[in-house]
Amino acid sequence: MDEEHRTVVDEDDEAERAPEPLSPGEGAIAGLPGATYVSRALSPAFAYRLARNAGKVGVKPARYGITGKGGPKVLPYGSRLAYPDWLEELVDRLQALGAMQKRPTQVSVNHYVPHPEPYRLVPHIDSNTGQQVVIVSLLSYCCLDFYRNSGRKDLSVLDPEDTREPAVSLLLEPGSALILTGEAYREFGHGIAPRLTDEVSTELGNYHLLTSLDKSATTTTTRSARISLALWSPE
Ligand SMILES: O=C(O)CCC(=O)C(=O)O
Repeated sequence: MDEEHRTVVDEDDEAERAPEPLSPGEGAIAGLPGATYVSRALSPAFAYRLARNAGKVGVKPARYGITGKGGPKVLPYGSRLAYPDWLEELVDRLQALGAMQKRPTQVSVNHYVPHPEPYRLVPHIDSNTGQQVVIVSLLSYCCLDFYRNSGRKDLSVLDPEDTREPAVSLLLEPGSALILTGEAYREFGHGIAPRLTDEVSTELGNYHLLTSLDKSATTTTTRSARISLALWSPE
């Protein structure tokens, strides 16, 4: 193989490489026990293919009351809808990473568009859907805020008018995976506040784990159209 050809093939291999398994404690977040953030969970080439496939699925407004005005359109895969091949490939990669032990029993594809108004997600707790969730982010930066459960355990959707400050905020990068287990999954509601930009500062719970930004030069990120996949599985 000539040198030029070898370089192209090596770069392709690198882009498609399956992720290295997580080491114990890697990606942990102070103040959010059971959460793990993986900045580069997906290679850029894989994230690009995933966004193309996930972008083609026919989504519709969610029926679950979690999205409110300006919320994402959601396609739930699960008992009634078979997983497509491209989703199987994502699950294989997340399992290779160590993000989930068991295969998901439900997957949602969420499409967020910042027009005509900033997108949002009403804070909610997912506890009835599985024992853990992996949230894969594609295409845009976006902050996900975490609120301590008010103690009303039966309430899966927190009051959207609640003006409480989040306990922890995480900036989710395109190509990242956020794994929520244990307390982070069961005791905290998570949601997206309606705004067009997010601040990049040491106040973010995962500031130390961000790798895609020049943190010395970036003070805000702007939200564009975003796709997220939420994969719920038994722990
Ligand atoms: O889009 C996100 O980052 C969160 C998605 C989520 O919480 C959900 O699908 O229940």
